[in-house]
Amino acid sequence: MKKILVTGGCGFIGSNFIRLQLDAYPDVEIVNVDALTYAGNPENLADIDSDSRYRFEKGDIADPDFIEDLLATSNVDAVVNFAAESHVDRSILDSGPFVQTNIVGTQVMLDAARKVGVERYLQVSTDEVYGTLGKEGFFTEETPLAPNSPYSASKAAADMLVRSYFHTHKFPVIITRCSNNYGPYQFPEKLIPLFISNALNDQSLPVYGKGDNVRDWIHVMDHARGVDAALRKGVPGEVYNFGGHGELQNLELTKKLLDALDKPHSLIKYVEDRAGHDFRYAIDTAKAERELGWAPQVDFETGLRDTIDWYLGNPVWVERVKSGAYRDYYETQYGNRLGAEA
Ligand code: NAD
Ligand code: TDX
Repeated sequence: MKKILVTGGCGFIGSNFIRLQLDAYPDVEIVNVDALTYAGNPENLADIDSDSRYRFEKGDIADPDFIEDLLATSNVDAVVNFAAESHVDRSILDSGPFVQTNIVGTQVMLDAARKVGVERYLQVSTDEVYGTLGKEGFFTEETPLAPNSPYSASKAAADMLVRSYFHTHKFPVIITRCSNNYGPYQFPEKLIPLFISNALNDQSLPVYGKGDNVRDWIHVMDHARGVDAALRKGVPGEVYNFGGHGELQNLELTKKLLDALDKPHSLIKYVEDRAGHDFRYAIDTAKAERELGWAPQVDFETGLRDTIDWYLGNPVWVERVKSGAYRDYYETQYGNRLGAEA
């Protein structure tokens, strides 16, 4: 698999995935298509910009003319579709862009990739399509889809389209579903980078509800290695789940973060819960371990420390992504919850 079209490569996971490809495979070539929404930041790949194996194309995955033309002229072996609207809270405020990019965009990518006949089409999905767990149990690849947020509903709809192209058109698709990622280059709207950034500025950490919701945290490089393994070793038509064996209640995690930053627990502020807030996510990774030879390698304590160090070492990156439009979102999302402080 020599030439890969990656979508959403200027975002958090896509940029880490592209860096992994270029580091691990000397012969690989990457074409990165990204619309550069609020979450897309070319600075995430500034270090590889001059690598002759890398090419960036600005564009929208839901634009059929642009995508068809690009695929017809790029001669790629595989497509990896990371591009998405990815934040649950934004999908509660406005689901329109989620339907457009996550569903229509996936349909456009599938049709264009099928037209040129790529070897593999990999859809990057999420464990959130399975809905929520109670205190016990794990999601497996057999768990029925039961999405609860507009975000996860749009990702589940995309997964259904991808699945249908395998059954109807024998198109060689693979779907991966991963739990909550953390690590360098994550936009500070998601829990871990938002709370690191707020704590460093001595601002409140807005914990939704009682903070007893549980997420299974995985380091972004473990996810990137999983997508790579699925792309190269996965069987068409199959789904592979990835998780970090890193279950934590949000409140426990928040306290760990504050302790690591040497900041007081009094920065914790309990705010109005997220509407439809899924209680718990946890992944059974047996299939990926057995069939792809993949397992998460980064333990949470080490990964969190490295992530904190990365944010401490990159204050300019943080300030730049927090300027402009992100300020308006922060005010809309947290204005009522945190009052004047937001
Ligand atoms: P992100 O929000 O950081 O990045 C998304 C990228 O997609 C951005 O660069 C953005 O500019 C680009 N994009 C958005 N709409 C586009 C469009 N119409 N055309 C082209 N590019 C567009 O997201 P992320 O956290 O890196 O997530 C990447 C993928 O992984 C998503 O599909 C998400 O659903 C999935 N995922 C994320 C997590 C997580 O914890 N973050 C977990 C499991 C799965
Ligand atoms: O301010 C906050 N306060 C808070 O208590 C934020 C932003 C979040 N939370 C809670 C909600 C969740 O229980 O923290 C948990 C994690 O929240 P997010 O970082 O928003 O992630 P989540 O909603 O779990 O979804 C993430 O994991 C799956 C990604 O954003 C998705 O793209 C991915 O598919």
